[in-house]
Amino acid sequence: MKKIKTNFHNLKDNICHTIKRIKTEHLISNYMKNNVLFLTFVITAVFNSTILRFFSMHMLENYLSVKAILADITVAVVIGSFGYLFKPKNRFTYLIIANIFLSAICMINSVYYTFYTSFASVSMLSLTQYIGDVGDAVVENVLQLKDIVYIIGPIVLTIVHLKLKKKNYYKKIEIKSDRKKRMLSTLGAGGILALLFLVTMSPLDVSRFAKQWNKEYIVMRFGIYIYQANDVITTIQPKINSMFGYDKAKKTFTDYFADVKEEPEKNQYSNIFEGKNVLVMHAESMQTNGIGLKFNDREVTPTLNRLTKEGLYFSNFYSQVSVGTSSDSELTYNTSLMPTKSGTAFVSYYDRTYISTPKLLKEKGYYTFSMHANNADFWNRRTMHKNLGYDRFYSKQDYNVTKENTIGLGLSDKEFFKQSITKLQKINSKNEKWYGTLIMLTNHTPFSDTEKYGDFEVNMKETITKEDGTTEEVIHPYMEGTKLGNYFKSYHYADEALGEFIEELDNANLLDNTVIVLYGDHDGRLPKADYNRLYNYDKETDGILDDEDPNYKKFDSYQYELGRKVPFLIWTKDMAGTELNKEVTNVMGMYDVMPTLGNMFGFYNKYQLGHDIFNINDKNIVVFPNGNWVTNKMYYNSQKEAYLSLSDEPITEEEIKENNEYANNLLDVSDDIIVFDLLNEDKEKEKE
Ligand code: GP9
Ligand code: MN
Repeated sequence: MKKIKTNFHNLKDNICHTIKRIKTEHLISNYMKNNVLFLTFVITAVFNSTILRFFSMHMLENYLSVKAILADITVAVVIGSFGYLFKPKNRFTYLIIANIFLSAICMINSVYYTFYTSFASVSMLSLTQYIGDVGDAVVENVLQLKDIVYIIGPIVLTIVHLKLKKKNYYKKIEIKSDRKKRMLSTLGAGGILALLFLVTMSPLDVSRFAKQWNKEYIVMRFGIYIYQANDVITTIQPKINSMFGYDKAKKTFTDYFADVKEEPEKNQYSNIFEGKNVLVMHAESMQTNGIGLKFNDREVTPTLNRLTKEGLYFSNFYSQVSVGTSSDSELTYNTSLMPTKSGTAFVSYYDRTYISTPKLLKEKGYYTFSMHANNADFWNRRTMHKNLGYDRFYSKQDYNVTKENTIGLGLSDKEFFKQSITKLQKINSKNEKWYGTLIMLTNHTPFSDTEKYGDFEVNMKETITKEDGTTEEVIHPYMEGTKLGNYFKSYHYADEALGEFIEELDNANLLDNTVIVLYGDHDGRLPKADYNRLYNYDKETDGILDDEDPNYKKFDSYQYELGRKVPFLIWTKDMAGTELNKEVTNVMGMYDVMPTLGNMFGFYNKYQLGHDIFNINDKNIVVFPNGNWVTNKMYYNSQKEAYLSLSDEPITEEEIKENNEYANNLLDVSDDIIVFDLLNEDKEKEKE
């Protein structure tokens, strides 16, 4: 006890002593005097990065983001610390080179942002068409003051250096040869700053940083320097991945497709839609469980309810996304390949060869396009849509986006559809047949813009008859205030937008020769506890029913995972009541869409991993990127090595083993195709 007390006293004395020293010996001002050049370097680097955020992201919380400033200081301190390894007279040369380099990063990004409302990526350097675009951008933009302001950094540093030189400063501070020590202590300070920065990071920051798709977000939280460094690493990584293991990959690939026929198997749906226009609706976060659901007798999704009743509806359909969410679903939908095991195909493997639906339809004379009123660089779509074979990508810059018509992430779906109609009319008048994908946006997590979704209550209203015969309406909160409740409000909005859009398409005579294909891109990533409330609400207690209660419905992790189903439907104006108007309940995955549509529209990709659902029927298996899989009979969780039976049929160990092998093999082949660019015939010929 005595020892602790003495230690405490010692510590107190030490702190007091240090504070006294700082006061009496003017430690801070001395430090500043002895490190003028280094400090100028740090300040100018941070200033430039802040100015870049100021000119590009406007909002105060973006450009004065504490996290970004802390990150920039850390980077500048770490880079600047190596300057101490040089003799004082050479230190300036090192720091000015570093400063010019950092200023150049800011300048390039400033120019790039003006044109693409996004930040630059070194990966673009390998795309020749991009160099052209950016080259033009630089030339046209060169006179803008906001792009050249960054030379302030090197100018200020040079002025400070010249002044110091004049005062003979470098000779004065060359007191001791403690260069290594000074470098290490400064680097140490950089390390402490880095730790401080890491502590402030949220899980969302970490995940967005890893995915690198929302570049604005990363620059806002990590600053431009860390963004660019991360960008270099994500660009190089896939190149390294593809350097080793080519021969093995090629063999797996050849074996896998050895027995696949050159021609597709025919069935009653072959070529039924040949030559028709196609409008693909990428329905953001729409899940199957909203369909048919009602609150106080009001349907959440009246439009989808109608389309599923009138069209060809696949009610047991799964999206197969990994960390690439929206972009993964686009990839799998268009190519029948699975998302990559590391990184995302759209961001890391944008330069591989893909056999895709738009490409195959182009060969049949279609004009192909995509529309998404968001930043074109989100998920690297600007590049990937071109690579997937879309002739034209209409993005944010083609739409009139204002504060008033924005909901959540960007332009509201209603406005997006309204503005798309005129574009569609033009396309329709100029092209004999067309294939277009419209990517919706409003129904996106966190579903918090509730006041803009319109009036849709998710409470529970009850009319109670009192003893005296009069009635009273009682309102139970039910799903109000929950994330799932807000999701249904948002879903209702998106569904309404879809309904209005279909009406407008009809008014514009755009439905007469058009097939509408709709898929939910992935689930809404909603809390399991909210589903428990949805299915097991106890209005008496405003809580959850007891699990002993006869009305209690079990909702465990299996139900949650299987509940992530999304709708897939094919609809035409005149389909209701025909043979095509039916519900398909066999399990189906996003990778089965290309083969199924291919048969209907008359195109075929030999290297598709899914199946035409009308050939494989009840024998289908849907493999998920994490190795889980589902059939009509069972859902298998490969992490837990456990399954849930989905039918009365017996399950054998043998079939689990076979399906596991099938799933792993399929995931390997898919990854090999993308990483080693195995569908690139030119490259393959070179290798032979
Ligand atoms: C981004 C939008 C949403 O433009 O498509 O992407 P997500 O977060 O769903 O992957
Ligand atoms: Mn999405």
